[in-house]
Amino acid sequence: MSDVPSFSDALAHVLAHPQAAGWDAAFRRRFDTYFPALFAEFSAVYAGHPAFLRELAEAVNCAASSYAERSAELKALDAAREAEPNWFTDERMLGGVCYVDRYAGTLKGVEDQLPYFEELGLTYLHLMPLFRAPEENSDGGYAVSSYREVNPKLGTMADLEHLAGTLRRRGISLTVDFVFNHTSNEHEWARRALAGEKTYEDYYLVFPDRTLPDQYERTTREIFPDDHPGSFVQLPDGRWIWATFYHFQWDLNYANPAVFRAMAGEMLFLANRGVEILRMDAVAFIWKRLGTPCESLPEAHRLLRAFNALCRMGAPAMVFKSEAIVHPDEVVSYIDRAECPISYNPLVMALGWEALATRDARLLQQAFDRRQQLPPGCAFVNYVRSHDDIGWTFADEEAAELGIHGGDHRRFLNGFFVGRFPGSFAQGEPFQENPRTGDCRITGTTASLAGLGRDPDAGIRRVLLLHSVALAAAGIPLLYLGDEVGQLNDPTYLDRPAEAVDSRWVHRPFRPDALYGQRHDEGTVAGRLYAGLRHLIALRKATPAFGGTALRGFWTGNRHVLGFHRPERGGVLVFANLSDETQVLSPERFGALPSSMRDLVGEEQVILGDGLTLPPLGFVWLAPA
Ligand code: OTU
Repeated sequence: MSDVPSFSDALAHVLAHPQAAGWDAAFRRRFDTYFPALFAEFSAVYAGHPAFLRELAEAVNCAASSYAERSAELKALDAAREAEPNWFTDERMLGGVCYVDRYAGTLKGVEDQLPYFEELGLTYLHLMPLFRAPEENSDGGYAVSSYREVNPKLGTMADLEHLAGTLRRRGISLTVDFVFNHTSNEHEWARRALAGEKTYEDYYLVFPDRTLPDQYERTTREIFPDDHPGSFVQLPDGRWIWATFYHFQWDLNYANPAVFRAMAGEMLFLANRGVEILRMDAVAFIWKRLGTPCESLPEAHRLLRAFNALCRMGAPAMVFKSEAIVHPDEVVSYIDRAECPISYNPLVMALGWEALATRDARLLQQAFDRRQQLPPGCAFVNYVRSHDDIGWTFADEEAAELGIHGGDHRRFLNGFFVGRFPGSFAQGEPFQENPRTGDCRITGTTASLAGLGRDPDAGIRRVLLLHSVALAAAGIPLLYLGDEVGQLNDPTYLDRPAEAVDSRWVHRPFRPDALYGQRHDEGTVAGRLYAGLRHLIALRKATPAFGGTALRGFWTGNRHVLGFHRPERGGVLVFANLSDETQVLSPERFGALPSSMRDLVGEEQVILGDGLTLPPLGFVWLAPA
């Protein structure tokens, strides 16, 4: 690498032409705090690049001018969040996620749902990608054609800003996706790249022939094999372009600092619309290097840290949530105050389902014993399912400690959840089954995967049990809206050609108005489930021990029963029976605990000196009496 500018040269260059408007005392203070980190990451990635100084200075100036344009309300939020940086670990936090069109028609329709969101107690609303996207080939909005325009079917950018403000004033933080690994092939950059404009060709990874693609594909993983094999697709002119996901989603070339600078501009634009939590989509894939899997490379982390440093300067209230649905070691590698303070918790999500299928809580217990400690100021998002497939991302070596063979176990779980295993309760479907590698993931709504359509009683108990874990674990619980009233799979996606090719649409149904209409009637399945969940939500919000991030596993001595402790602020002990039979925990397990405790869920006294009996699929939240 040729000459890397020194820190002082870079600093002098950036300060040479500050944009007076943005550089007030507050910005200057944050610049002084975060520029060293930005410089360190930027120089580690782009050392020797001829545009290094120019792009670095432009990125900083973009943060400055973006901050200058930020509304007074958002600047007040900036100050509040800086004063209370761990705001998202409050026990009152509750997230919900939905598609704008499917749940509410338009952004204005989402505003009409506010009374319901308040009834439920949401403090965080993730609206699935709502930006301009191709009509047909949109991957549910994850193929973005413009980060600065709302999909006209859903409304306008002004509607989004209005909604963000309305939500904020009711204590609900807006979350949107930052789909920054790729754009749609209809994005202006993509069109100009295809038209041969060199500047924009350099925004993507285009190859004249198969030589390099073939070399890369020796070590990359196929993500959507139903769509195309490998990681590349052919352009009309015969060249090849990197497309990790669908053929119409082209990966951005982050080796070009202009791409980083341009995407930082899109990020700050979204921040100023009022976004409070930014879901960083597909973080693992942003950096490629020959001879590697091209996932979770060191530069991917550096780029996230560089984005974060700019965000701290220009939009300090906004916080990143990483979407890394990968090996648990890799998941945590993104979680850091300087990178992504919030992360999905895919391990606990997947192992909750695994434990229900096997009636064996040991893998889940292992995750609670070993993998729930995060760096200070960081938190998991605990969820039961998302809009995506479920992959079995546990660590094979940890499963092996329990005598479980990872590959065999995944085959069993896939078979179980798609109904190919005799006696299975689940009604899911396969996703991206790859006959060549044997890989497969599964899809289905929470209710369908829990078998609620077959056996409502057991289904309700399974759904409540998984949510009890998500609500009691450390971090932010996140509901997939519709799950709280037991919405089943929607097979009609098969009638819509653009969706029929992607079985994830089976679990992305339209808002179930009829079920919501029954939610206060406990004579209905929807009403029973809803009442059960509302009870748990109210308890979580009223119990300080569920705030913060402290958590310790509690080995119950019974392989069917998960145990963990939220030890702070009064403390709560959680036990959940993953089996269909009554389980008893012997009194010796509780030696160090007060003999009499109170089960918050069942609202009754429990004498631990007598041992603890849990009904099939039952759970307790024990607090000091
Ligand atoms: C994400 O998921 C989104 O959540 C998906 O809805 C998108 O289709 C995709 O990116 C492309 O934008 O492979 O099956 O962490 O699990 O990033 C879902 C790795 C996916 C992947 C994840 C990706």
